[in-house]
Amino acid sequence: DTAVYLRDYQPFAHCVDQVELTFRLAPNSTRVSARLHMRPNPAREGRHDLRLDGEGLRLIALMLDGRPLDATPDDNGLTIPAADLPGGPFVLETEVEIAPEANTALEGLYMSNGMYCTQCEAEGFRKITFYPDRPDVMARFRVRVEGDAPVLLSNGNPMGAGPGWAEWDDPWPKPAYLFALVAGDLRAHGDTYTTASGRQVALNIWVRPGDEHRCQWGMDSIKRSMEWDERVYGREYDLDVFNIVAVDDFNMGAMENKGLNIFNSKCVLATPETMTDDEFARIEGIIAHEYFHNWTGNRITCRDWFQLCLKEGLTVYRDQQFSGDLRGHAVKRIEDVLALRARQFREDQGPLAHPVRPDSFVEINNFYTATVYEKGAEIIGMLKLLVGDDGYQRALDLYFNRHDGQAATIEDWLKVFEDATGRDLSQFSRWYFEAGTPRVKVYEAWSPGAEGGVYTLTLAQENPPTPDQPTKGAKVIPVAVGLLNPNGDEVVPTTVLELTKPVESFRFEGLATRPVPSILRGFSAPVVLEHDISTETRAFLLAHDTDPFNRWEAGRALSKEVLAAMVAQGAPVSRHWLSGLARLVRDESLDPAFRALAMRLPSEDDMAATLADAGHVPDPAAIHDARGRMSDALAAELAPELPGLREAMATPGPFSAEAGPAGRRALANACLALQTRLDGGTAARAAFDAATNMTDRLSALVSLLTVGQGRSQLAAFEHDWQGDRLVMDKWFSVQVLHALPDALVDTVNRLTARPDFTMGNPNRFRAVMGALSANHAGFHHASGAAYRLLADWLIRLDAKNPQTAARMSTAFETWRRYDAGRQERIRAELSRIAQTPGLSRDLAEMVGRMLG
Ligand code: HT7
Ligand code: ZN
Repeated sequence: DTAVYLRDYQPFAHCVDQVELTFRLAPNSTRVSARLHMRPNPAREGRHDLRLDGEGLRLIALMLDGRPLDATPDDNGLTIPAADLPGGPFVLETEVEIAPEANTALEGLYMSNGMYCTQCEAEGFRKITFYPDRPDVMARFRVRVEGDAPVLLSNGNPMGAGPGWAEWDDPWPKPAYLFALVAGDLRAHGDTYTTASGRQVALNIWVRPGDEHRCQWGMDSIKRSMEWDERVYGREYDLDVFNIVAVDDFNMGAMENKGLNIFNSKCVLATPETMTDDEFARIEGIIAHEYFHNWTGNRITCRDWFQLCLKEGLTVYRDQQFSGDLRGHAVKRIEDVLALRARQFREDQGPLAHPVRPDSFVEINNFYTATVYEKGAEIIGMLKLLVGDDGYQRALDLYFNRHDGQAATIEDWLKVFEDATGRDLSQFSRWYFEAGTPRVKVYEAWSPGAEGGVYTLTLAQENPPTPDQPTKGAKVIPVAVGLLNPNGDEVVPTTVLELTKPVESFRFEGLATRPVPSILRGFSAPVVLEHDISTETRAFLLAHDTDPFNRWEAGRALSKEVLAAMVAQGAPVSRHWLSGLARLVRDESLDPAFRALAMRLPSEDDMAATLADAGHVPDPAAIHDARGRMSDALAAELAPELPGLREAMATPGPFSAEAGPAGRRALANACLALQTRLDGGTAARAAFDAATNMTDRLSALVSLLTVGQGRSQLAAFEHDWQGDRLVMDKWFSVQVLHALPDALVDTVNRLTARPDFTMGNPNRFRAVMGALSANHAGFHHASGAAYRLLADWLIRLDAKNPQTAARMSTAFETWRRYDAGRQERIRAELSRIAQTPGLSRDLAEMVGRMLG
């Protein structure tokens, strides 16, 4: 058994007080010297061997207290027997050699476009030097970097620099996963920020020469994040400099290394010509997320990797609050719930389901999941609802006071809430320890009376089995409810009901008429709500609900019902749905961004999940066709208004990526997509030519591709942007995403044969292979050809970059939804991957879990 178990946790037997690192950089032979000032950990009695992690390191020298020591590393590290260690403090010195240029896994120290950079979370530091690579070992780091690059960066404050060298000191003890080093020919976009207590902080975004003009939005986002964290959480920045570096080859979005955040260039560089509105918003959110980690993750870190949600769930929750404050809470909540359902519900309802705090893993990189991040954030939202805004603030203040400088656990986190609010959270804690999406069934009863009627809402919860967790207890589920009268007036404002038992009833008295309930307002808990209501009632809520989330949700549920009936029974497009949605789209009192979201039909994957959930076997081709017919019908319904609406949504003047203008563009482009279904592409071609920003240009292109056109626009796009990796990723992606199901495999083969397709760059790989699996009807083509193609590429990528290959294998996680033929084909591909000689631990764990 190669798994690691939470129950086996023990504190490390030694403490590291200070680390001194020297790097002599060379692409194929970088020398890393480390001096570790250590002592026995008083929390562990007796004398213990010293075990240091280390992978792929060539040991050159080893000294203890200045004397050479003889020890031979194994594949995973180095052990120094207790007998060789003094009973008190000691200094251990190592020198190793590594080859950053040969590092294609992008973990540890590697090279990207001639630039050195690091990625140490979760267990990458062990590829740099021998060290106790675990988050509960926190030490001060002093780093000297020597190399011929003009810019040499590391964590903390700069201590001096000269030609070919620089020194950095980080005064805050940190775990090794927050270590970072960057060296290369970089240019800074600089600014300053003065904190609430008057500390002057130098801000820099470091980029490749030529990218300096793409940093303004990122810089504004840093300053907004700093100001927000001071104002809302009372958290100030704590170093003299805050550096961000943009790197092209990066496994994920960004990394919160202390004082030196490293970003995938896709997640920080933006100009109106190169990035869409959604990307601008995403960049702002990711910059905030990484910045917020400075307190929730860095100052207070995780005791072990099982506690990952301690920093990730909280930091996602904080970035969602931030974006809601800046861009509007209603739209932000809808977007977050869309993402939660698309990724986390999908995960929680399949073979990869795991608790937000898992209790075992084989490869920790496989647990940076939607469950840990997004469900982890939902749990915090529920906690806040249960204890109230004041209780939340008291708990967070206590958390920062009590645990600053520590490596904490979920138990510590819950204890803080208990101590600050007096609430017993033992039942609530099941949200952390039990996997699966609870289902809540709703029953209504109404009894009229002379002094007002009584309305009774009965809620019944069910917690379905998940891998390794066949039975579970009832959860504490906050269900926010409001009641409307038949005129659409709110007669009971939002009230949070606490469902704690398997079945519970809640009474509302003194009502003049039978109310219409609006349940789970704001999506107050990450559950599946089962409420049998008529199409008329849904249409009523779509027209009248005073809770914007539930208003959108009513439309969404209606769309799914209509689409399901079209797919399963060949029903025609419902008039109710058409007129209800059209009314909302026309309603000028509503935020354009909200109207645009309401126009977005459920995705094909979402429909497949919905049908499977209702006991049907989803037919991907039928879903694709029905969804197309639904769009056609909406286009026909709104036809006379589309040009006028687009015009009304124009955003004259200089480009702004703020929520207001972005929402107007979203609505205008949603209208353009419909118009394109009616006019043979005339409007979209004109819009493509007239576009002055990437949002409008890409929307026009996608509108054309969706109806099987856009060849010449694709060529023009390529001509304009062929030298730009980030923009060309979009060009690759849209062609795959919008290929007709029969043409998908050929499209991918054509694109991967191009010289500018490379597996070495995760963004480019994801642009094509991520789109391959996101093209639902094409990926699930009955031939199974797309399954085979993806499996081939995952096997190839795994040999170079296991982490990204493993993440992308989740394309297969829904395989049990489909018919026997498709299941058999996917199972065959998963087995083929599993049997590949030399398969990584990362991908082996994922396919093993998917096969069950
Ligand atoms: N804490 C980071 C998670 C992470 C990561 C980032 C980049 C490359 C590899 C990585 N492995 C884990 C990012 C975050 O949640 O903020
Ligand atoms: Zn994070």
